[in-house]
Amino acid sequence: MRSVGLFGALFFALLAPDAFSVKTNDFKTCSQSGFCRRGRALSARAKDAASSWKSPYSVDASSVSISPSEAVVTAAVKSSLYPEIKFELEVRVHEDGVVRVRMDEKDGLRKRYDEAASWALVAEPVISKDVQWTAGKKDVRAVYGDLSIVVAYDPLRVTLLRKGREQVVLNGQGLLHMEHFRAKESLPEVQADGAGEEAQVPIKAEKLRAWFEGEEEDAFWDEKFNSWTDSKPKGPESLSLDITFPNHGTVYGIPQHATRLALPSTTGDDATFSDPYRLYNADVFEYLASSTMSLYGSIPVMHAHSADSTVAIFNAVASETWIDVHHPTSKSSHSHWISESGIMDVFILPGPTPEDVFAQYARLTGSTPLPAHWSLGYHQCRWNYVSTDDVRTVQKRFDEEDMPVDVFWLDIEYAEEHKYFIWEEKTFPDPVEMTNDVAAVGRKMVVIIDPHLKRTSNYPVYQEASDLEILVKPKSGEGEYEGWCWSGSSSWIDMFNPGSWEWWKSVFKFQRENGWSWTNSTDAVHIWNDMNEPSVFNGPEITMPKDNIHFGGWEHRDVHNINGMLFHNLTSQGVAERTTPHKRPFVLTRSFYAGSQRFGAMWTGDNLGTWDHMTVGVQMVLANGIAGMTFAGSDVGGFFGNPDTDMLVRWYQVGIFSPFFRAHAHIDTKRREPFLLDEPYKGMIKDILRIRYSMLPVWYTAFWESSRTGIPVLRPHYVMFPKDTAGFEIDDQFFIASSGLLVKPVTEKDITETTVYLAEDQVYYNYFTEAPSYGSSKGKRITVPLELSTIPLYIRGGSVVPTRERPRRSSPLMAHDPFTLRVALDKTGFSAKGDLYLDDGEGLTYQTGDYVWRKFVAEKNGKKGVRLASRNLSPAGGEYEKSIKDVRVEKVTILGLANQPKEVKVVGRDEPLAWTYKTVAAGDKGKAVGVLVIKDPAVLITQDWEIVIDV
Ligand code: MIG
Repeated sequence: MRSVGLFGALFFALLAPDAFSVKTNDFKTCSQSGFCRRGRALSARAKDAASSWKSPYSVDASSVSISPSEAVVTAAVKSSLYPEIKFELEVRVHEDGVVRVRMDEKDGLRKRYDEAASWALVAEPVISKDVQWTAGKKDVRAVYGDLSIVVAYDPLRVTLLRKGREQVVLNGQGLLHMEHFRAKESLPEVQADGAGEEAQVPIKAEKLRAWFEGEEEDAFWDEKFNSWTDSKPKGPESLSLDITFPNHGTVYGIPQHATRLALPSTTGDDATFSDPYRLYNADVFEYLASSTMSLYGSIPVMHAHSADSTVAIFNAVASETWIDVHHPTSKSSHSHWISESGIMDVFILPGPTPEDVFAQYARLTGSTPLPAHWSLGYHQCRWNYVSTDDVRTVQKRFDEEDMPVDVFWLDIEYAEEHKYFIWEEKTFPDPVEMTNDVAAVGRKMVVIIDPHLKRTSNYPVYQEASDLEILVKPKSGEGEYEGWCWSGSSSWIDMFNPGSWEWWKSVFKFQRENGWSWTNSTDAVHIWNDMNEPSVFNGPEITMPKDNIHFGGWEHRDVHNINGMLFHNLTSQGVAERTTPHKRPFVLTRSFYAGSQRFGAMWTGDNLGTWDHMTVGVQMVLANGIAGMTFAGSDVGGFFGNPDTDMLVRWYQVGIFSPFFRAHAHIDTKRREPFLLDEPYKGMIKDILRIRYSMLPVWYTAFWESSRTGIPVLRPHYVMFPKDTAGFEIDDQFFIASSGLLVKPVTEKDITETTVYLAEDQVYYNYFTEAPSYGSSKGKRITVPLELSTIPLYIRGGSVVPTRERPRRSSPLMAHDPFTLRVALDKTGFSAKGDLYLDDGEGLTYQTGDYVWRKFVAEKNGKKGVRLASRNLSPAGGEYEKSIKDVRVEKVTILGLANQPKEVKVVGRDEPLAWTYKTVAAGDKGKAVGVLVIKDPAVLITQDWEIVIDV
């Protein structure tokens, strides 16, 4: 604790847990949040009223206006509760069939926050010029392809249909309610006994209001929680909206929560949880392994799935949001979204396949760009490596044990008084030399940069921000908001202020023209953004007061869930642009929003060293992935606690199959770097690390694929087999992109067997033993006996898996290593295919074609033989391609070759190749397979070639 400082020590003393327990009292339940209470009360009244419930919102048919040049329709909307309040609806159909539905109050007393989508979107979506809206008496509709979008007038209801079947319905349950702005004292008076038409209206409206909104004004103007009061100067402005998915029985998404991938219900008879899923970015201490509570990031994206189609919605709202989920039947799903502020801005993604949904979402918010290759290696972190010598020793120990690692991380204690960027001189006197020592074998460092700036004039970063007046303001709108965090009294940069952007990016430069420069850093140092929810130790729910003021006068309440993304965004731009030419940045974030995938990786925060957390970590990574945030991982080992060796081994086995693979530990834990373990555990973890490294070609190719398609790197079952109803709930096994690799992590203590679900009539080969197992078109579970070292990893028949099998100390040292190809023939015994993508690993020239992309294809040759070809998919002649022109394939294994070959040859060469052939018995029941190993075929990775196997 030496370097934690007095404040840190106190903080730990206060939080020191007797047992693992989330401090639930620090966070609101729905019943402690005024607008959530109102939203749930509304849905309760609707439920009581049953079929007599009718939404008070309707479209004024005479106002419907269709754009002559684009697929845009606008209309005036009214609520019979408040006839004098105007709303405007706009519905657009994008070129790719996505529908965007926006509604706002018009000419209101104030303006609702309407910029959430603009932060999330990668570009302004292109509106269709072909799709035509047609206005009728009861609705206005557009029909295109299989799809139609219907806006019904009374009540207002928006329905997307495919082939006449309802897919997505907005306000189908009548829970739409946009609380209009009002002055505190001046609700229109009710004329109780007035005569004539004019007086009738308010009476009717008043009754309706009570019927729809309830009798009382619940927490309209201020709200207390624990010791805090939220002043709510704008009064009530919440938005309630029901989104139903008829004909879709399973919903996924809305990360981040520690829950199953297929979202359990929160209301109704089938409810698993009592509170709605909450999206309000929060630093939750020792979070629960199964809960709807908020966590660090929020992505308001929900997939709805059935064997017929997948659809999704992206509800672009940035304020605190609660979502009730309910499955009225096994074939339909209801969701009710209750947000504190903001306009309605909902994107309906029509699918119909999971791939389509991912493409549609990626066109809206972007995909994860290809990461630096080294960032897919192993990351060694802990709170804290306490000195430059500590880092050197850790590196030395890895090297002595021949354990690969790419990155050493420094947590907050490297920084003097938690003034990020500023090295603590006593312990880190030679940071550049330390970084160079690490970089000597191609390794990198990552250091933490948190968003709280210590309020002291001897901290240049704070002082510059203060001078520029770009810090978040308190509710008065004047001066600097001051809160408490690691650095004591702190302020936060207001990244919503464009005036902060160039400045923050420039702080990462090694030499600036004006101001302080980070001269004692190098371009081998990358960045970790923590605490960007933002976490404020003395704030309500450990974050900023909602009435704080951001650029443009918006309250923190309006923008809260986007805050973390902006810090991540500008940090990654700063890291990319600090060198010329720019290099791929690596920035890890804890907080995120829709679109954060464009800026780097995320991790699931402070998990616990328990088996439950290991399990839910896998589910969370899958859920984040389907919502775009695919470069994801959980702290290997668990952040809190001291895992026993069995758990640690299992956790590394989970970690090597996470897109982001980092071990991390709390400052109070015992050191647990893998070299510290006894045998056999040390050897096991070394082998596990080596598996990750050997599979880096698979991971890199997977990221390349994801960057182009938006399909997550880890694919859950429903994404792979969308028609297999038996697999919709499966979230404990997954595929790595389209590589054909199927992983079933073991996250239970002391189990001696597990099962793997094979969804199709296909052969799967055990990656390690090569034994075949056979699936069935009805779905089949195979049993796998387990030892601690067993990793259930399978290659799907029909795949070619490229690896590099020479153990090295770091991934850059593998750049010229030869390849191994595992060709897993499909059930026909003749075909397989697979991709390999390579480039220089950290530059940007790949964007202009400087990469190597091969396709390997196995096909039938003659009656019984097989031919394996390497084909080119990349522009030829790039610099990178030249740099690896001597790199060979050193081994080809053909799994599932039915007969022993007569001869194996490279086409165009006289000398036959050396090979061995054996038979491997089935892992479960079923027939044995033949395995051919071709040793050193001496073919080049950058060239076209064909190997012919004559049988
Ligand atoms: O209040 O920087 O989730 O990974 O080690 C705790 C110290 C602050 C929380 C992060 C964790 C990190 C820790 N941080």
